[in-house]
Amino acid sequence: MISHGPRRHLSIVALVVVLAACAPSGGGASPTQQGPNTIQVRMIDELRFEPASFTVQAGEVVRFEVTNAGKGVHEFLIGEEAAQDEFEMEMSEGDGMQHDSDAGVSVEPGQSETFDYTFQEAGQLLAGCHEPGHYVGGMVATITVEG
Ligand SMILES: [Cu+2]
Repeated sequence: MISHGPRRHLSIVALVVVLAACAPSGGGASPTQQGPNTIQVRMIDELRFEPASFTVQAGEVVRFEVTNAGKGVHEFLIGEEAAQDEFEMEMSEGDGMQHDSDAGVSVEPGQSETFDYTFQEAGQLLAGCHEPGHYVGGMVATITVEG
């Protein structure tokens, strides 16, 4: 009886140590420092992206998780203003949906698409939707690339 006391204490201490050791690494509940920086973007039929602006680092690979919360198709195409004008032109020439997929994604209603984009240099970029009337309607997000 005298010897049981200390042994029981010892096993409780051991159990606590095991639980504590498991907590931080278990279940993937800590996405920090795992893989590329992920930015979640929502598209809505009010011709907006949420958020409408974000900041990234030059040289950084960013994973975009783009969700279309609307009832129509939306796009998320990254490029400077001149590139956006080109996307817009392609669209009006009837080459819809034929954009270079490196620039982004086209997302069906209710769907999500994920893509990685590497921001090479500091500056200001845009992400636009080029479904007819959307870009001019204000469906454009601002991306600030910090050097
Ligand atoms: Cu759109």
